[in-house]
Amino acid sequence: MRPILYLATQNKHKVEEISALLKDHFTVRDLSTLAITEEIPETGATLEENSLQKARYIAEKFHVSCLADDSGLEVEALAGAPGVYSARYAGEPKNDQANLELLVKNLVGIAHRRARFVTVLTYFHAGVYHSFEGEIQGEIVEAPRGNQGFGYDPIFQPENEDRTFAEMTLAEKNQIAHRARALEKFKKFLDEN
Ligand code: ITT
Repeated sequence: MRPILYLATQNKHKVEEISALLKDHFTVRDLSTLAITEEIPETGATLEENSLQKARYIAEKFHVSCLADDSGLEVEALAGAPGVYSARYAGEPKNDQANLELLVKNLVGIAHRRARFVTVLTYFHAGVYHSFEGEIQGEIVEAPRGNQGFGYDPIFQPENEDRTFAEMTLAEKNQIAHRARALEKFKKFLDEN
């Protein structure tokens, strides 16, 4: 029987992407089976800190093994913004559409559009944690395209592709994306340990 792994995320799209890639290793559970109504605290200054904070919170509160994901989009022309603040780029409350629109607006007239997505996963198990990072380079397109995926997917076109993430199926995105790359490292770690 596969061990149970809880995903310390309140984002159902992350649950979908991660579950698809971990199904051979774990019985993956989202937070719906745990008694949690509050937002998981996320007050760190880096993706690493936030990822660990989320994993630790769920692992210690419910005594379970869990995996957390903190991700960000770093745009070179904006000195790495929105970065660790990607979820709240347009302010509170979190709003994916408003974030995306603000980013498009802030890049109007800017020719240099290189950006990268980064994910830091933290696996918290038996009081010990391990972190894994994945990234993908690409560019921010001028106008959103596609309606799959979530968040900034409609404006992020990975390098060597002519489609945005939102124009790809989940399986296609999961072959190349930041989160999938971090998950590859996690799976390698599991296989070696
Ligand atoms: P949890 O903290 O509950 O995991 P969240 O959506 O708040 O969920 P983050 O704190 O990692 O996630 O915030 C990352 C932001 O970047 C958020 O606005 C996401 O919509 C966006 N994002 C993360 N991964 C993405 C991806 O693969 N494609 C597009 N946007 C993504």
